[in-house]
Amino acid sequence: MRATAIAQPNIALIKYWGKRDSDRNLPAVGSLSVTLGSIGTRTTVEFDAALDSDRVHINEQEVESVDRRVEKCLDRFREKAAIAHKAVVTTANDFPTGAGLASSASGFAALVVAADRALDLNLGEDELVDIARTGSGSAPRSLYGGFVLLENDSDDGIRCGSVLGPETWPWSIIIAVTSEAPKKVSSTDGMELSRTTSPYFSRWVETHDADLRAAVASIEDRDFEKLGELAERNCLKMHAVAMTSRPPLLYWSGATLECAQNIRELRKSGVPVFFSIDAGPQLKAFCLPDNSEEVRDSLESVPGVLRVISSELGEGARIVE
Ligand code: 2P0
Repeated sequence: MRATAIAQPNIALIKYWGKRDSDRNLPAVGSLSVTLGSIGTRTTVEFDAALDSDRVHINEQEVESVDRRVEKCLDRFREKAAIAHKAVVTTANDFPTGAGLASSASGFAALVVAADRALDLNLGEDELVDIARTGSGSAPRSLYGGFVLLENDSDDGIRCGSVLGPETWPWSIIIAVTSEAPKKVSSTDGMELSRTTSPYFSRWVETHDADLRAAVASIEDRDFEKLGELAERNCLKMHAVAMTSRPPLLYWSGATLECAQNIRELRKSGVPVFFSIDAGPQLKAFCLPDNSEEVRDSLESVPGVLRVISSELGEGARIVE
């Protein structure tokens, strides 16, 4: 009753920010992401009848109180398998945890894939998507590789799947790490604050679908420039909503903004590149493989950048043991 899975973080080009139902963790808007290839989460799940509670170890440390969302996901699997066994979850990230690098996405994606195999359930993709989503709204996207679309469906749920595999249109993603510290306001809390207090939240939701459709069309057309324009603007729209929440959410550091200006200058000089920023101070730059060294060198030279992580596009979550 034990299995190990690897899942990789994803970065949204068109962002998820806000929930339409926070109890059920249903997103207010769809999203479009790329799955990374070079950094990941490795998670082992072992169900054991001798345990009296679920236990979680993150990066070699046992957590004092198990996250309710992890228990909820495990409960869904116990229900399906009709067992009461508690589980030990052992998970490790090879990148900063909780610092705007989508550790909850890869964490929950690896958890559901491992739990499914540990209990030999072989659940369908739709069920795995649904269970992953109850853990973290961005987690279903890490179940898939390449370019991934997550949408609300007409059945009051979500659907998720790959739009284009990682090999079809190779990209490079360069992450400028400006802080290794966990963020002060979680995405979950930030989204709820924005939904209830930002005067721009309703416009964000109203205008979102047009961004999503246009971005999917640009992927189909392999139009890097158009997609970059849409993604960068959508990211800044998300941060405008966050910044106009009460109290304001400012996820950027000074170095984040320096990196953004650096990428804009680079683009002005003729390099096809764009950026995105999530609920943390790291900046993510996207370019085609031919330009990755130049983009990397440029971000490395920005004061305040601690280190740079380069990645290609990656695969969806998978069993390794
Ligand atoms: C995204 N983020 O689309 C956006 C951009 C953060 C900024 O998806 O509350 O940690 O667990 O469903 O999955 C972060 O969302 O939030 C996220 P919950 P989650 O990548």
